[in-house]
Order: sequence, then C-alpha cells, then structure tokens
Amino acid sequence: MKTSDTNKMEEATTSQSPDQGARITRRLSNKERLRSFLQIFKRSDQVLVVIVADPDAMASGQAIKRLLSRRVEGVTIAHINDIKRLNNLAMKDLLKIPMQRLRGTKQDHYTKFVLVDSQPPHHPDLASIQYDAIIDHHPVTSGWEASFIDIRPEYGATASMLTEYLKAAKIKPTVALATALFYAIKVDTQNFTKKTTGSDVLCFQYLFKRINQQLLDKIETSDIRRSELKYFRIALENMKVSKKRIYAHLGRVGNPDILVVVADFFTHVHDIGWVIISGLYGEKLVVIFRCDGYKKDAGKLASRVFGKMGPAGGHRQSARAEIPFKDLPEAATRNFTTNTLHRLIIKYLK
Ligand SMILES: [Mn+2]
Repeated sequence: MKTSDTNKMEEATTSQSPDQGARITRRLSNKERLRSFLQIFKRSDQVLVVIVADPDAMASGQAIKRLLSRRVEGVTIAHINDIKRLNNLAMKDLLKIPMQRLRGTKQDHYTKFVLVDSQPPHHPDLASIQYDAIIDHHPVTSGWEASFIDIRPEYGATASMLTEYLKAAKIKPTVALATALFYAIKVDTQNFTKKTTGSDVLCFQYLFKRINQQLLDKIETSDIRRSELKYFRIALENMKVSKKRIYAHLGRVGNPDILVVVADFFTHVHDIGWVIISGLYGEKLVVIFRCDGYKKDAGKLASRVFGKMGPAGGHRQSARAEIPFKDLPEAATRNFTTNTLHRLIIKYLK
C-alpha cells in the first residue's frame, strides 16, 4: 500500500544546466561506469554513504557497501530522515541493513562521501556535504559537483543501476541484498506501473532468482501498527455509505499513514466507486481520496474541493489534501464528523 500520494523528489524541477551532458553517462558501458566509480576510492578510505532512507535508497546503499567491501577500510550508511514507514522499518530489520543517523555521525572520520538515490538540492542536510560520487535516477539538478556522477533519470529505480554495477563487478548478491534491490524496484516503479526501462525489467528478472519470497511478503504486508488497529473500528463505526461511496472521518490520528491504509482497505469493497477518509493530524485535516478511476478523477476532485485551502491533488485513482484546520469554512470547524466531510464533498460530486 502506498503511503504518500506524491513523491516530492519526482516533482523537483529538471534543470537545463550546460553541464547536464556530463551528468548523464548514458554512453558508457556498465564495465566503464564500474571502473570509473571504483577508481575514486583508495584502500585506506572510510566511506560514508548518505541516503534519504526509503527502500530504493536503503537497497542502493547496501549495494554500494557490497561493491566497496574489501576495497576500502569501511563503509557506513547514514540517513538524514526519520524512518517511520513500517514497511521500511521491516525492510531494515528483516534484511539487516545497518544504518545510522547522519545527525550524530562524526563526518571528519570519513574520507569519501557517496550520495545515492538523491541529489544535494533535494534537502539542506544533503546539500551541506561535498560528495565524491553521486548515483541517482531523479531529474538532473544543478549547483553541485562530484568526481563521479551517474544520473539516469529514465531508470525506474537506483536499485536497477546498482544491480548493473554488481553484475559488472561479477558479484552475486546475497539473498538479503537481492531481496532489498528487488523490493526497491517494485516500490519505485509501483510494480512497473510508473516510469520504467527495459533495464529495470531485466534487473528485476535477474534478482528474482535470488530473493526470499517470504521475507519480501513480510516486508510488503507490514504496514499497520498494533496500536492503529483501533482506527478500523472507528472507521467502521463512523462510516457513511451513500451512492456507492464510503466516507469516514477518523478523528485525531497519531500518523496520517493510517488514513491511507484504511482508505485502501475500503477500496476492496465490492460495488464501491469512491472512498474518502479524513483525519486530524497536527493542525491539519488530512483527506485521502480513492476511486476506481473509471470516469472519475480523484486528483481533480481533491483539488476542486480543497485546492483553495491548501495542497490538494494527486492521480486519477488516488489523491490527498492537507488543509490547515483553521482555513476550513467556519461551520465545518466546530465539530468535524463524517457528515461534515460528506457535506464538504457532495457539492462537487454529482
Ligand atoms: Mn529511487
């Protein structure tokens, strides 16, 4: 199940800087890429791999660690973000991916810095480091330099790029590493429904022979905290079904991800075209929209209903709005219930 409906990095603007050609190394063979990547390291190097922890970044970090093992003194993976998503925590624990927070990491201990699955302008914590190598698949940005740059925006996942490096190095990934890379490609391509190349498909096939399906299943299905089960009861008690649509307001939630889980759950109900779930998180009303997408557009509905009040939008089948509670119409803020949610939306649905 998806937690966020938009990937902020995917929205990063593509710069058209003159050095863009140098950043996209399409013309090199995998062997040449591997060679020039390995060339920047010395035996005595302590390498810090910096990531924004998500499945693709964690798997890619592990692959870098494997590529450099026995070639350098040590490799440490440091993440800048809190890992909150349960699937990601399950991946880290089950596949034993050692990581530490960048904050608290003594940077002067390291002699080489590698950034994977991201680029410096994506986050201030990333931008404060001078990197030796950057390997990524997001749109090319400018304003930074590195000795080795491999950015291939057409790729569905950085994990596919790293799988090619491993193959070029004739390294067979362990079950844990193969499962991590495989899961990363699945997540980043949303099961090949998003941006994908033939290379992603080839890597996926190659890794498939080496994964552990049970580990993968456990990672993919771990998305509910035990403490969050109560929101299903709340949703079932509070829901309103009208014209093949399910509405439910869950009140205050500890994490907005549970709204997505509950919304996705209700889309399984036969003969339901729309699911609209809301909850309060911090000072915001978070609304998750799901529909079958047939002659319906969740993104359009979200922006029509809430667009003037805050960020609202998404895709045909899934969308999201996050509205400062104080910006809602006066009448809606008094005692927000499922009926309030229904009233706000029904005006825009025929
Ligand atoms: Mn990625």
